[in-house]
Amino acid sequence: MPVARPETSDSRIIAHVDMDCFYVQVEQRKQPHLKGQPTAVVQYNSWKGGGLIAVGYEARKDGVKRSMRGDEAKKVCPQIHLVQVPVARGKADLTIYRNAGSEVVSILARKGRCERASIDEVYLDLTDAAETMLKETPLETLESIDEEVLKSHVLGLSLNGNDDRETVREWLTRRDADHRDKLLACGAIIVAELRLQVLRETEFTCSAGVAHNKMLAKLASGMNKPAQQTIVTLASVKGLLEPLPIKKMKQLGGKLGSSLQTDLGVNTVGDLLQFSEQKLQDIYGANTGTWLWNTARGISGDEVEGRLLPKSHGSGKTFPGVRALKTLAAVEKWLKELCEELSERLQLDLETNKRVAHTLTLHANAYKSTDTDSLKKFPSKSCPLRYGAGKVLEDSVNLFQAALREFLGSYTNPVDGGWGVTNLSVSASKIVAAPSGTCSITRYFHGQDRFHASSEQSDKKFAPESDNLSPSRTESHSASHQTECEGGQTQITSDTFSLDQYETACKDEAIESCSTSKQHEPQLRLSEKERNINDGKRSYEQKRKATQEKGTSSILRFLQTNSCSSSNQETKCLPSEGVQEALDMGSESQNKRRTDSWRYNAGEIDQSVVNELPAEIQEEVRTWLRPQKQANTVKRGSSIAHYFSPNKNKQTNLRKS
Ligand code: TTP
Repeated sequence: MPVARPETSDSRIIAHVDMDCFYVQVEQRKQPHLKGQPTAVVQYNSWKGGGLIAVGYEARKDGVKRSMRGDEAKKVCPQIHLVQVPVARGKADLTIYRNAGSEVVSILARKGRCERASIDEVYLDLTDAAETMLKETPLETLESIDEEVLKSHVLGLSLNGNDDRETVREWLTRRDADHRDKLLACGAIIVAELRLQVLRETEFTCSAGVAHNKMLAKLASGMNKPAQQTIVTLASVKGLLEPLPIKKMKQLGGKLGSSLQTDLGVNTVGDLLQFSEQKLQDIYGANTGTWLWNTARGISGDEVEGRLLPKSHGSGKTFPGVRALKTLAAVEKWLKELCEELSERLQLDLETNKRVAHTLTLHANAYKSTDTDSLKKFPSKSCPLRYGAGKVLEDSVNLFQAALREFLGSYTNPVDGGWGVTNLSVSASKIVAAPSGTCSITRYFHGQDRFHASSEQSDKKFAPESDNLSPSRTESHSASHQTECEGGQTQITSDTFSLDQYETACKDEAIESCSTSKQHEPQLRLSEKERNINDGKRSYEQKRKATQEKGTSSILRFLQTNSCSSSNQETKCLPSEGVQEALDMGSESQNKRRTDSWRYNAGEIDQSVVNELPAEIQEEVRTWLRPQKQANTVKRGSSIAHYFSPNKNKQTNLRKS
């Protein structure tokens, strides 16, 4: 649902930068002989020459379109070079494009707040940079202005066709210009310079829109492509928006846009101007009504989020026509590929950016063979994300089964036959910074020989993680897992995931760099099942007793004794975030793969145990313990703070008494 945010200021300078025919440029840089040649990138599926996903501008001149397949493109443009998307695990591997996008982002981020919006799009907030420039260099005093700036398209500026660059120069350097236009002029100079830097350092061209908000900047960036920039002055906004088809506006391509068309007869943004804010609120509610009213006037308060990294990671594949997956085994086989890829990227994100994801979501498109309800969508399902390819796979399979049951309207576990899956994807979202302190804790445990030496016994508690699906997964396990997934932490969406959406999601995925190493997979259990809390507490009591018996001479021993047996699914452990992550990452050095999670509870930690740690570790552990003193305002199971909360300890004590 769109959110109506009031414009914070109409003096902001926002740019939207969009790479030109991005995948083609990446391929042309890789194979320089393709530069200047008509080129397109085709999907992995080679049917009829493969579907085109990116078309170079030379090929576009010859009439090649993205909607074509390779064979058709060859007919239209016989000299076209078709380059296939790299393939890994039997599916498209977008790593080189993501990495190329990261190169560009790192350059664009030099001048202001930068938001990576997709694999090849970036928003920049250049307000501060523009204001500084204006203060330091009054525009009317500028002696030389780069050609790239003079090539800008200034919306609303009438050109006489004789010397457009001179007209633009005059506009840029007007002494009597409105302050906001002067800032826009500075924005145009900054963006042109950034685009030149991108070209010099990466060989890629890009186009840009410069405006007072994100919505207008985005609309403008695509208006003059390739390798050009467009400036939206305040005076030009009405003229820009009025003729635009309503369905082309962001967030209006779906049901809301259709409703405007059918219910209100609104086909262009101009049509929407006739409706008062009150009227739109009456029909669509206060928030959406205001958002529509604002949108029609080019008002948008959306801020550029300072984010250079992707919001989520996803891995998916389509199975069109006869390729549809019709058995659980086939689905599991592909989920294994997808989950491995997702896991590698999560692992890389953790190592490179120190970020952890919290939610795993499974999306699919499916049909029923005997379809009486062909429009029923395959539900998307989510659950807390557990790190490790095997765990991601296990959870994904369970999510798929839960979704398939719901899709088929069945209460029993689904069987083969009667259904087919045409699209499958897994994604990881709610990505946040890993808790601070993790690094030095990790370093500490890396150096702990005694941890290694004394771990023989406790290592037995860690069954080696299998990347294969467990054939012995029991009905009760599946069922209970689904209960969890359908509980408070599960989001069930009714979105069907189309090919386009998948591709957009792929575009939205982005990652800094890629490595294929997956030998050390930290087994982070970021949250756990409430249904296990009682068992966990019982288990905790036993472990605590054992610890007391042995004494509390080492936090390592303490924590080891709190590990749970993975062989017993019924006694799963309490959730444990910060320390568990630290420990799990610490265990990387052992090059051992562990399936189970550490169980950890602040209340269990004896001060004398903490005192045994080196000074810097003590400080970090105490930082973790501090939340015990805070009120329990955090949703159960959502954060480490919950497990440190006094209420929780109180409950434990009550239960004990
Ligand atoms: P776009 O920015 O939509 O297009 P483009 O960069 O190829 O061309 P333009 O100059 O018109 O902006 O997409 C960026 C890349 O994302 C594109 O090069 C290929 C990929 N992509 C897909 O894989 N599938 C899709 O459906 C679309 C639209 C893009």
